[in-house]
Amino acid sequence: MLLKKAPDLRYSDITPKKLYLRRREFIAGSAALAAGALVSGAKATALFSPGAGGQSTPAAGGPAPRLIIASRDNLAGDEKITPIEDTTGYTNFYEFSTAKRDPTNLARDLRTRPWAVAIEGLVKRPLSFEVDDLLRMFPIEERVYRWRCVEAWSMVIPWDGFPLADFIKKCEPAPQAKFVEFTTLYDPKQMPMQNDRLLQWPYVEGLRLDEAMHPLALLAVGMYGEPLPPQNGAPLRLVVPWKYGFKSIKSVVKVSFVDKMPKTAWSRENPEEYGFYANVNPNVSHPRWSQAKERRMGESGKRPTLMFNGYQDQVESLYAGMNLRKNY
Ligand SMILES: Nc1nc2c(c(=O)[nH]1)N[C@H]1C(S)=C(S)[C@@H](COP(=O)(O)O)O[C@H]1N2
Ligand SMILES: [Mo]
Repeated sequence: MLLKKAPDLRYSDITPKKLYLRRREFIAGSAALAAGALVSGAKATALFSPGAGGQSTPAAGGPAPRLIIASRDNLAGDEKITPIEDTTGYTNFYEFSTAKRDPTNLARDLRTRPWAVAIEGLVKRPLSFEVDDLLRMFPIEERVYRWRCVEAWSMVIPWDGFPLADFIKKCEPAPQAKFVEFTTLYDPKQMPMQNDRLLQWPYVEGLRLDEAMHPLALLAVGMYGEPLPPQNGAPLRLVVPWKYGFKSIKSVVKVSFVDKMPKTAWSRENPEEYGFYANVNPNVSHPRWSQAKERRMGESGKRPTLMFNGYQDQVESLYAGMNLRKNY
């Protein structure tokens, strides 16, 4: 397993006690919500029965999801968790605004319950389920990840989520499925910038299936032990820590298994600047700026950007033999 436990670093050591306690409320609250899940959700749960993924599925009101301690292996020794005010107050969510401090307020009333997620395409059986059922089906882990946007700022964020791989296994993709495509909610009434031609809405992202199955890829439902705030992609968003932030699509309503490389929002908009892979790479510049350095939120000056955002050992085999300059 790539995320080794570090007995010397506990979540409670790196998190203010208050947040740690709030995290426990979050888990309790999730279970309560799941207990009241909609009928449609209950149907999906039956299809997503325990056993398939080899992991036991906690029942509503049952044992709280286990807490996996974040490993120092994923962080250089001198890196600190970015204060929550920064990571929730400075976001990119173009459905609401292109100004990074605005989604905090503008997304505040996003309705995140009920929230159905559809599974489509090359799967054994298409289905839809409520996000609260996911909270019940998959034990939530806490993982501290380095987070790096293409605009060259970076953060260190403790995400709460479950491995995308576990989710995909339960979807039972067909052998022809080579890519996974994710789609954000399309609802111009709630997301005002979807009335604007800024992007071709809805926002779409994708991963090659083997990338999606990598144990570092997470479906996040929370951060800092609390449910995801709307501006960070509530109620469910992707977190792919070795790629630029734009790959980590927010507020997902559809997961589709396909045999061709998905046309993603940013590559469709500007293919010269934003490729499908978007692996963090200090050696390959963005056409308009270097990617060699980054400004860590809360620090003065810049630090060098690490290959694959510091996850090189874990992920480079996914790209063996590939020209990373061409496949940017
Ligand atoms: N649906 C959607 N997902 C999105 C975006 C967006 O505008 N819409 N912005 C992306 C970009 S550019 C980045 S850097 C990250 C930012 O995530 P954060 O705001 O939670 O740090 O979300 C990504 N996911
Ligand atoms: Mo970004």
